[in-house]
Amino acid sequence: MIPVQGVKGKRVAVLGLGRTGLSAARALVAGGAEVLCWDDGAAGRAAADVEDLPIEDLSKTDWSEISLLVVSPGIPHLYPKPHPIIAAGMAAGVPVDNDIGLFFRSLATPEWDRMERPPRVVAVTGSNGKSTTSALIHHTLTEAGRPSQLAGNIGRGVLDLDPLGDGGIVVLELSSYQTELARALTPDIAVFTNLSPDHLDRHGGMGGYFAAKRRLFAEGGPDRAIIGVDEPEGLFLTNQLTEAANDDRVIRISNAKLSGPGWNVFARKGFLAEWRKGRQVANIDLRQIPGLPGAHNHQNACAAYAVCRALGLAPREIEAAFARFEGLPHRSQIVGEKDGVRFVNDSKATNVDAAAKALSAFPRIRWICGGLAKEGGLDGLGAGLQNVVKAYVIGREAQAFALDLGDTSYAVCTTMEDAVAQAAAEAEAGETVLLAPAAASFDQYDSFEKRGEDFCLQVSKVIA
Ligand code: UMA
Repeated sequence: MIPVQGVKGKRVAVLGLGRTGLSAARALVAGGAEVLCWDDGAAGRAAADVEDLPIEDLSKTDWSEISLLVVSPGIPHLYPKPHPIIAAGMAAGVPVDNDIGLFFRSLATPEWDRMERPPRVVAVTGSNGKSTTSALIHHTLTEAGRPSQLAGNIGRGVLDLDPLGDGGIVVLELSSYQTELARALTPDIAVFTNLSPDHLDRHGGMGGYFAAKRRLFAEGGPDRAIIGVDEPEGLFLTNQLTEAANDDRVIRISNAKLSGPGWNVFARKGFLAEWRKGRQVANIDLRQIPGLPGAHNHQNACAAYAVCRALGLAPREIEAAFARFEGLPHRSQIVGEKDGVRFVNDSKATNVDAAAKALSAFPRIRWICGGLAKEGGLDGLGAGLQNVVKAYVIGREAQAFALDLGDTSYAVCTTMEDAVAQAAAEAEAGETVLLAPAAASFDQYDSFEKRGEDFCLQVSKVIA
């Protein structure tokens, strides 16, 4: 745990008692704060009670006694409208922060001055690929014998990390919810994978969404920025952070060939290439790595490679570690095969862009899609849809979702059980049954993980 600094003797309110809230409350107590915890749900309050954390209904609290309000990422602080407790705290002039802000202001300790190699923090953001990129960086550093820890949006609260020792590295996956609110954001290396519409209701549109992610790169921020330049936003950000074309504080990454005198890492036709100062430094064949199928994963590999190079790893060391990367559950995860039909779980494809990337990774797809649709419908699916033999639509609004599929042949299945059974019965050798919903899971499941687990369960029945 990282005890929170600068809160000794202060009263700190904590709103939301899921993974973030509980870990923040423990770290605040360890830092000497008096915490007052609240969650709108009984389960959250019960979880805090088990740990003897004091519960107080913050809608009735006296804000004049409170120094800080710490909130969880899933609770809106601005759009679509601020949670009433956050609004009351702000109106009373109480600073609002989150666990990420507390982490950055509490990480460094006096011992750091005596270390040979100061600890480093790598932060990864972007719309898609940030979990795989973060996990791949952590995996590669670990294989190379570097002491690395992984946390953030990937599932471990940042304040649950162990304090960093000599040469220690923390790899953080950060969502836009987390970067928007944190009052301190000072990674040594920051990564921006890509940008496509997501969570627009929480950010008041695309501009607000980009602004939330950009905060990680505030002027005077990271020593090294690694930026996907395939969208205008990434290109703009690169331009803002560089003084000239050969300024290698920014490493550009792309799924197209990059040229120029700067530091570039790109993937083309399954090969990763690193160029620096106009010269090729390395070349890696990504095509046979089971944990990194498809062009979208090759972009993730470029970002992870760039981070590891910035941390001083050699190209061959990185290549060897990549070859042993098995991928993450619910992201292009091969979960079974029968009679030449592959079953792939990409439940994490919760938006259209992620689903489009999954669809372009495999030929001849039986596509399981649907759920809680995101703003903008299926417009962005693009060429990936050409690989779909037939769609099998799940979700409470499956019929309405299917209307957006245009000329693609489809069946309205509603449940995962029906979708997997029908897709498996109709699939032919060489085809892939792919769950890549292009929608959130909350109409039928608690999370994308639960949806992916259900897919795996149904697949295990049909391939048994
Ligand atoms: N709550 C309230 N009032 C509300 C809303 C929620 O009290 O109006 C309470 C709930 O009752 C619950 C708690 O808040 O007890 C949940 O808080 P939370 O939704 O912020 O979830 P955590 O368990 O703290 O998990 C969060 C991230 N969740 C979200 O951003 C929604 C996790 O990312 C992250 O792994 C974890 O912190 C540790 O950092 C998940 C996620 O879905 C994977 N992220 C989104 C995504 O990837 O698209 C951004």
